[in-house]
Amino acid sequence: MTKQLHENEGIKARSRLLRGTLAESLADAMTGALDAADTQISKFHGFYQQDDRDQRQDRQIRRLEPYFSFMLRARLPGGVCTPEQWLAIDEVGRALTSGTLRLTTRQTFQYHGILKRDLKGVIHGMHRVLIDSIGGCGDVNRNVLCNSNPVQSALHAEAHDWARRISEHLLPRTRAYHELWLDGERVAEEESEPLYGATYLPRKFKVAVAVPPLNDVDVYANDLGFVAIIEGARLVGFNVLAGGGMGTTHRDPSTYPRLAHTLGFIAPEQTLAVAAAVVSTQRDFGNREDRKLARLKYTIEAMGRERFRSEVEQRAGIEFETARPVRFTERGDRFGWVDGHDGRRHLTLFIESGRILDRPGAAMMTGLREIARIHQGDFRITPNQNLIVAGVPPEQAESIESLARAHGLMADGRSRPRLQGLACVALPTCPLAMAEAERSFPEMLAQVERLIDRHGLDDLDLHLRMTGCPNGCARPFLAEIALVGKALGRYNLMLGGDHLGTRLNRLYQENLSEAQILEALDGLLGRYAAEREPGEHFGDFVIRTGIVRAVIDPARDFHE
Ligand code: SRM
Ligand code: SF4
Repeated sequence: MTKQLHENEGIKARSRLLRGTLAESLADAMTGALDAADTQISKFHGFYQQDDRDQRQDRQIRRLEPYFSFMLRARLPGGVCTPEQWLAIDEVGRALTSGTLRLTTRQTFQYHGILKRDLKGVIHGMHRVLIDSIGGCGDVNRNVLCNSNPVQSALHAEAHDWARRISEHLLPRTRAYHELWLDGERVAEEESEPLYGATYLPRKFKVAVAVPPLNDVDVYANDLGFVAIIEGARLVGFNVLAGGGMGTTHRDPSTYPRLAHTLGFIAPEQTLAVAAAVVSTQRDFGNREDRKLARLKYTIEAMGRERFRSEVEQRAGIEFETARPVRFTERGDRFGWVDGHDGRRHLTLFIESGRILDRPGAAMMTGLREIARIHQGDFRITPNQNLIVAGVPPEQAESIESLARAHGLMADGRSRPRLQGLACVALPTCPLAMAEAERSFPEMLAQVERLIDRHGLDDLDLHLRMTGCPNGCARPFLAEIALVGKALGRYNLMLGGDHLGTRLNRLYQENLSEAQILEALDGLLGRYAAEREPGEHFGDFVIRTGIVRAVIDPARDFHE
């Protein structure tokens, strides 16, 4: 029996390389929405149609169409932007969006609440400073992550350059974006997509470049990972990893998170060929019938690791060498000032859940604008939703710090779990959210901090993450403790990820209310305080003591 392709495959095929009927949809002033098929195509241009879920019911009662608006996600490889770009991002955000900026877990920013009529203005505003949103979303390569810590600047610059080159190499070639948004001329000659083909990939695709010993990018959560191998102070190549991903569906064992596994070592000059070979293998072998099972992790499980590896070797015209030893010793961001090798200084600011806005007593958006006005280096969005003011000459450090301090941007005085915590956007904008995350995370953390205090664990260095559903946008399955939304006010409590993002966690207790979560954590933290071994992290403790079993082979045992 021939299987039926997913309807999105037809939409992509008919879209004339991502044009669809977007021009007509945008011109239709009768609705705030796009034509249904165009809502799929728009993602490749970086934006999602959403509606404010807080207003849904009320508008339904009043027989109004949902309050449609758009989320736009920029492409910003490695999260780097200049102060001039920051000022433009800020200006567009205040003029044409909900007025907040959201730093994401993939080192870029999102605008929310853009009305259809303002989309073009937003894209123009970003284009003015050479930022685009091509492939921000959609079935193509997404924003490429890169270690954002500029301590070893020379090496970081090289790694960042690779992230930028990979991003460029894997960009769609269609002129549709320029034509639709930037009033580019219609392309007369035949266009083609040499890498992607007319139906692009079966699903989204994600790449990260990691520079050990810091795994701030959570490299194992990516479809494709490049782990920099450094000898002396030189980048000699990369260990290539493939098949990582987080998304799963509650109680559906055919879906699971997976850690990327190692294919082998390559020389730097083989990087782009390998990236394209992995993408084209996924293009040709990925599942185009069931989007739930279409990520590279499932393609690899279906093909088998050996076959996948030799397919990539053949396509790239290379042979993987034996992977070099790699050791990660840290994850998360280094807050406060660090000194770079060139005498410049770098200040990591704390942006809770990546949300930048002017709050009473913490006018963060204003503060960052003021910093951008005087800053001579660049900004780096971290993969943990924070922001680094990078490359500050020592004589300017004091004025930058006092601006940061005056606008509630400094990390000091916060607990490690809060600084390292991640929460996804969830309600009210995310259509897939089953529960709150960003909005209830600060209070949940406050409760957890009380428990930490109660058990005398003020040195607790913990990775705690919360998401509104099991899609995994805050990479919850790599946390030592994760709360994964099931329904409003209800979460699955996951335990047993390690401190460095190299082990998945698993379900401990299901469908808990907030009070039940705190009760469970109270008991667990109490045991940890009494029984932990010296230097033992919480995630390792729950595995050693058998509170949960380690996930060994998620395709078979994640849901057990
Ligand atoms: Fe995500 C879908 C937000 C990082 C896995 N993600 C969504 C959407 C677009 C909902 C939708 O499809 O309509 C969310 C928009 C919410 C909103 O209102 O803004 C959304 N994802 C986010 C962000 C903003 C979370 C954040 O708090 O920072 C992150 C934006 C990243 C970026 O800049 O590109 C974000 N999403 C991730 C990550 C983490 C990562 O990539 O490191 C993951 C897990 C890794 C992975 O891909 O496996 C992730 N998002 C998903 C999935 C599940 C994919 C799957 O394989 O099953 C979905 C749902 C889907 O694709 O169908 C999803
Ligand atoms: Fe939305 Fe779920 Fe992603 Fe959170 S994890 S942003 S609720 S899709």
